[in-house]
Amino acid sequence: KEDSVQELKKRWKLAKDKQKRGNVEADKNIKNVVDNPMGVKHDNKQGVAAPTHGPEQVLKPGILGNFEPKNYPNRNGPGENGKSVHTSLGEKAQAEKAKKTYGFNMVNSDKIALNRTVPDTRHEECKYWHYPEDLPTASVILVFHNEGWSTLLRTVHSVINMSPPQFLKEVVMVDDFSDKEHLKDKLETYLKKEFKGLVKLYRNKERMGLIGTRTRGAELSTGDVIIFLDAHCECNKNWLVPLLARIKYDRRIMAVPTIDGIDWDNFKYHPVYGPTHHRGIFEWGFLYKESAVPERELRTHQHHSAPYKSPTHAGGLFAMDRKYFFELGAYDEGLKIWGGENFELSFKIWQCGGSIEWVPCSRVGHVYRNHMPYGFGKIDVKIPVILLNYMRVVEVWLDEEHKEYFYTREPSVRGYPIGDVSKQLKFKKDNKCKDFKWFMDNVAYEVYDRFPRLPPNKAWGEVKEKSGSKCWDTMGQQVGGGAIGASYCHHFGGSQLFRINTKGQIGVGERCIESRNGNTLHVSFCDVQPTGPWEFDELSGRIRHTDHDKCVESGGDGQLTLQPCSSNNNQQQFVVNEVY
Ligand code: UD2
Ligand code: MN
Repeated sequence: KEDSVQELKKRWKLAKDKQKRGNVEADKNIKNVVDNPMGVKHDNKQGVAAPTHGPEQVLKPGILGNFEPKNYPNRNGPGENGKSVHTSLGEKAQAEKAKKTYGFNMVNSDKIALNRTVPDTRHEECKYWHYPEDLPTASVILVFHNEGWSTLLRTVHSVINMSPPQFLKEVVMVDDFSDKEHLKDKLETYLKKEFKGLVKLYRNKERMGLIGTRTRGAELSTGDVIIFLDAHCECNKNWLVPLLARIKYDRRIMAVPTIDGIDWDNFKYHPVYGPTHHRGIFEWGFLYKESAVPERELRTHQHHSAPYKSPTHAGGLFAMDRKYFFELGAYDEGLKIWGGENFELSFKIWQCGGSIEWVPCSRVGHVYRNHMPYGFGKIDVKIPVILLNYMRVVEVWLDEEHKEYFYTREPSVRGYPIGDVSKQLKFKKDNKCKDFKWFMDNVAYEVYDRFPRLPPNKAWGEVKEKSGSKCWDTMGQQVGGGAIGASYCHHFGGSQLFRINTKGQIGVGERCIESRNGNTLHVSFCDVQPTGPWEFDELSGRIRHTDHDKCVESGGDGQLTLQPCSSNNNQQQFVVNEVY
């Protein structure tokens, strides 16, 4: 890829020399430099940038590839250039408290300027793209619930500093019923004083959750394009223009920036990936995953930094034509608070004629929380809200075969009432949206390589020794960790919900159970060939490891070990379904 940068540079130099000699005539070679991978339609036939844009113009402040923020002083304060900051011994207690309340170390965040600089993490090529100057305008929408002051305000400052003013119509902030003092009058006063009318603040009268609040934000927006960001982000160099350029080219593209990481503790800004591009996929329980972009997609691009197609997106950060968002029916109103909305929108876009592109030349940092600090409010649902959301998405957008994989992976929610989805189904029908198989075959084709079709469950539920009262539990162990065991039955599923499938795998969540040492049981990655060593005999209750020819036995203190198979009581494991 270095070569292609060198090549570009060489050609620009050629153009520059020609200009110096007074020869500004179009050069065929130069025309081909930017072979329109941004898909931008220009006046000249080839659909490429006019060759008269020499390197001077490209590298000067301006929107042609390299917008330079005005309000971006060179400073040496804490956290400048995305560096980390640290907590002193005396601040430890306060930092701990902040971490609990916000999932971030606000003590550290508060030390960093609200308009700190971050390192330019873009690929070198990004400086050489040409973008059209007549782009649509954007409303940046920030929904927030009980966010910390400096992380929230740094987001607003960075959006405004890093965006060419002619394209940033407004920042729309929607407060999702926060109860923190600093988000009341103080916030209003600050926004008015600092940003005049550019930032608009609206408040929900009740907790709507992030999904409903985003739709409300979109309704309140007036720009051509809506851009959602989480309320703890920092925009990088020229983040906005590459997104708008894709939507100008095709209004049915959802344009997604590359999301860099900002550490929740020390606030270091770091590029998320090396040279390999990744894109958004999922496993069958709909945990969001990212995976290297397959060759089949990569080979459709001539330039490494060109936007590429992605099956889905993380949820938080993306740009869309505002009207298109509503033509698609916005988010399903039945989705509650948090989770699954990224899949709903992704499937809907792809299956109904649009597409999702990740734009490597647009980068935005996001602070990943230490933990989710807020509750979901009062909701009358007996299964986890996130699963209910997934079910609505699954029931509307998946076909029978793929629905089954979801219910195999999450057997306890099968049949739970999901409310009315007739509006969504009607939309799908009226718009002649393609089926999920089409999506899998043409868009999300790598999912099967990572997460194969799931064989049916032979049994699932809590696993309990016949004579005992303890349930199998992963005990918080992860892949590569210590032994799992049995403990007090909590009936919440999760770490105690096991599945034994017809191919000999024992699954728990997205993981499997293995015993390579022939002694203890451990959490492991599932074999991509859906096969496993386990055999469950429902009559005797024995769970046998066929490679070691041993059975699982419960010990006194909740240990689970493999022992020679016998008719011992503590080798009789019963699988109990816990239906909500
Ligand atoms: C990820 C997404 C997030 C969303 C979520 C699934 C990224 C970087 N983040 O979780 O945007 O798609 O997955 O739904 O892709 N908020 C409210 N009301 C609430 C809860 C949250 O307004 O009831 C706000 C919150 O202040 C924040 C945004 O919604 O600005 C996202 O919430 P988060 O940061 O807790 O979600 P995250 O990043 O864990
Ligand atoms: Mn977030």
